[in-house]
Amino acid sequence: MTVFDKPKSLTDAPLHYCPGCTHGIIHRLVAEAIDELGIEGRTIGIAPVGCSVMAYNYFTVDMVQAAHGRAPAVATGVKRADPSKIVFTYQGDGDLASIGTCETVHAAARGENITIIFVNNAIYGMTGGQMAPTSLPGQITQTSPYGRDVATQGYPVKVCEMLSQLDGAGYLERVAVNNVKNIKNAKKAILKAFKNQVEGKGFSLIEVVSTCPTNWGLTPEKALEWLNDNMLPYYPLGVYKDKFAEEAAK
Ligand SMILES: Cc1ncc(C[n+]2csc(CCOP(=O)(O)OP(=O)(O)O)c2C)c(N)n1
Ligand code: SF4
Repeated sequence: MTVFDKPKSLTDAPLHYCPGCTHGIIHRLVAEAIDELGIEGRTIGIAPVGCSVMAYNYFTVDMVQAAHGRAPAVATGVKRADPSKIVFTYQGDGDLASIGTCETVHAAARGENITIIFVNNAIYGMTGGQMAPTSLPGQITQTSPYGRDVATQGYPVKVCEMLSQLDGAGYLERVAVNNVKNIKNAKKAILKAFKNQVEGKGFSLIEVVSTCPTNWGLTPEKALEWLNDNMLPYYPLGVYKDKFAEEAAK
């Protein structure tokens, strides 16, 4: 009996992520969802700019590389050109919530039938640990060496809470990948976000609270603790909107 295997939708390429980085777990969950829905042959992923820029090396589906922040706009174009395809974006918080805020907000407002996997690690990973829109108040980063000062640098952007105000947004859930229980919940949410699209329901975004041990300056183990103790109180897990379930209940 097979108890553990690589999902079919992941290639054999070794992941380039740092030890303890949870991008790899999230890749696996996305691949498992694609496998379980049997959509590998008709899925198109949109890769971001950020540490997951090379996501196109890891999924056995067609991938398009978008410019920094533009993935939801590219996904919109791909999906509208061929609505039979299942289109997802995979984006970090610098990509999605800073340079790509406009594309994200308007794709949600339009209710595009796409799936967004939003990886929130509270920092710019790829470029060396600068402050992100999601960096926590007081968080030390390369560009906030004394800690993020909200008086001058503002407050973090809470993406699920913000998008939940838009009528076009369908399903928004925040999950985390810091322990087995949370990983199982994350899996369910990601699967549902893809299933919504397969069923033609509309816009789904899953925010995955993730680690960046390298730029947080922590060991992989301590990074998981830091996520739990600092990020989760600021970014509570849960469903922020499920318009599709509400509609079905009517
Ligand atoms: C138009 C443009 N502006 C800036 C950059 C530089 N840049 C590359 S990745 C990145 C931030 C990545 O952070 P995030 O999206 O949070 O992903 P992570 O690396 O943490 O996974 C930035 C600012 C770029 N490549 N293109
Ligand atoms: S820099 Fe951070 S986000 Fe990027 S691969 Fe390393 S640990 Fe992961």
